[in-house]
Amino acid sequence: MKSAIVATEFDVAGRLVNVQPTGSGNVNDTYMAVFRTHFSEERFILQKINSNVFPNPVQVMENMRTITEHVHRRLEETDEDADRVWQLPRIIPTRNGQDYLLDEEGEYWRAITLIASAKTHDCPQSVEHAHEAGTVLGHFQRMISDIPVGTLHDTLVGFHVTPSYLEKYDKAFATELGQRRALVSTSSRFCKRFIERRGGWCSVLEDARESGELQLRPIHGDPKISNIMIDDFTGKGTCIIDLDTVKPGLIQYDFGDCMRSCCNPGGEETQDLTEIYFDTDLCEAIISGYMSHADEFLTEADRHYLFDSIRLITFELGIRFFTDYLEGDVYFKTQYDSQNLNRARAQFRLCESIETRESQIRRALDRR
Ligand code: GN1
Ligand code: MG
Repeated sequence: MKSAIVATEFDVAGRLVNVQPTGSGNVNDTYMAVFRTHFSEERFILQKINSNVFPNPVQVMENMRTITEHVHRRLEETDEDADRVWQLPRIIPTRNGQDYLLDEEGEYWRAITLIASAKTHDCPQSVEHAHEAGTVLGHFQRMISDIPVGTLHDTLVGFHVTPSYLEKYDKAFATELGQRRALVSTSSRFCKRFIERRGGWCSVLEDARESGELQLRPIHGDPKISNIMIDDFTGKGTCIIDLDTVKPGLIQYDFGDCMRSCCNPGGEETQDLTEIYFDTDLCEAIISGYMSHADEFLTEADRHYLFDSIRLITFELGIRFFTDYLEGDVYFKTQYDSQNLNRARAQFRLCESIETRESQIRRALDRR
């Protein structure tokens, strides 16, 4: 169904004047809608949830409701002492009071408020930016740390469980298309070898979870740099967006994902591999921001796995991109043919750089 028709189903005053695509997400379709009354204008974010990725969009919305209500309540309680205005989008209901709209084609849509006067970036802009990204993640994890984990649905079973991505890779590789794509180019053969050499180590976090050393907690699930908003006026982080993947998980998944995306000056999409490396100055800045909030809830065991999580989530995203390439680009959105292969290569290059800098990164983590 057309985004313009859907937009008018949500409870916003005035007349629709524009809807256009926005953001750089790889999964959902995101639009900005503009409504005008005779005296003002309201902008909001309209999204079609990708039901190929999220099998149960209703549960995604229930998690989003739980999280946003909880965080808004906590933010109000601590408002006076905060060193900045913390924000989090609110769900805009439909005119019938529902949290989502199910269209005639069976697609789920939702509307959320726009965090105005703030921006996201696809790559780190400065050491200060990295510090703010770490601060925002630590703050968000702290705000949700007292939600009983059992009240959140597991909306994406196996999300960030690296051994399950490895199994999926093996299956994709065994198909005719997978075989052809995996062996066709130097890049794909590099990716294949890269995965084979590290496969044995990839259960490091899941082993710790199974042994009880690490526990499931509420997590964001996707705290990459382009989901962290920086206030235009103060330059400080104000908000983390994209709450689809908030669910039970290991906080290491979040930490690793934030690190891999914020410490890579080249970003996820560059085809110039020389731009990609793990920047340890940015890493130190993130750690200092993150720890200013996370010190409160991290256990000794949590700390023990922080380095592994950086290396692992980078490796894992490489496997996920490469598997999608082998499957014929069915999960992540692409704009050109071998985009998922290039994305995989970029993450593996970053993973190598993380491995080379292991002792420096561990020292930075130990200093806290
Ligand atoms: C996807 O859709 P988006 O861009 O927020 C993916 C993340 C990846 C990210 C890499 C549900 O996030 O796990 O880290 O791409 N989300 C899902 O850019 O798979
Ligand atoms: Mg996301």
